[in-house]
Amino acid sequence: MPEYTIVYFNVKGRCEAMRMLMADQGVDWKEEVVTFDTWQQGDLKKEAVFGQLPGFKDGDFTMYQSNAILRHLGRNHDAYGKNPIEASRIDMVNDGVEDLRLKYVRMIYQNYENGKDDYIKALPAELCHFERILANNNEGKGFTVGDQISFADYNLVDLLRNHLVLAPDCLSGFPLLSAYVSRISSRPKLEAFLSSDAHKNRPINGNGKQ
Ligand code: GDS
Repeated sequence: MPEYTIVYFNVKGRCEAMRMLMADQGVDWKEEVVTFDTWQQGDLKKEAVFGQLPGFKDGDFTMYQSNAILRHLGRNHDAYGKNPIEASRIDMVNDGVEDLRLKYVRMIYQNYENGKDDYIKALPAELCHFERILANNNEGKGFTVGDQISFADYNLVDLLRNHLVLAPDCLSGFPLLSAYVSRISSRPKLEAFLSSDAHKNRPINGNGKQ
């Protein structure tokens, strides 16, 4: 069994998708929780390749950058497509998820009070891309790419679940996306993780906004 450790603040943030992947794939991992006080001391920041967390340890190998970590896990656990074309499609979907995550993170950390309402108004124009991606793959009955789950699905479902906290009705105009979030979230091992205190009690973001 791989020896995985997530090194991160006590938030869902950029790590919950990797936690969802590992839980769903039946893989154990450890958490090294970094407090903001420890981070302020600066030693961990100096160690981090780009001066930020999350870090991720796979045995003796330590890496950074959340999307690279997701890809690492996708490769290790057969969640990166069945062939190079599927892998490229999964990369494309994941880059789209990253684009939306960046907009979400900027609003949450930099413009929550003044920007939240406009952000929610603009959401349908973002979500329609993902609805179409689903419609074009097995009529939306499965995953974003191919016929097996990929790291991009965990990333998308995590981000959509965060958006359902921000704006509970945001998927009401998107029947395929709405069914997709419910379907993926009810995979038995994933559902067990999503129902756990570890998941439920961990704040979504580091500044208390959600
Ligand atoms: N590309 C990297 C990845 O994907 O792994 C981004 C990693 C990242 O942003 N890490 C943050 C971090 O280490 C924690 S995630 N911060 C400490 C530091 O920089 O010293 N990030 C932009 C992004 O996600 O792309 C952010 O906006 C993070 N916010 C999200 S938390 C500040 C505040 O509260 O305003 N003290 C910290 C805000 C912050 O880092």
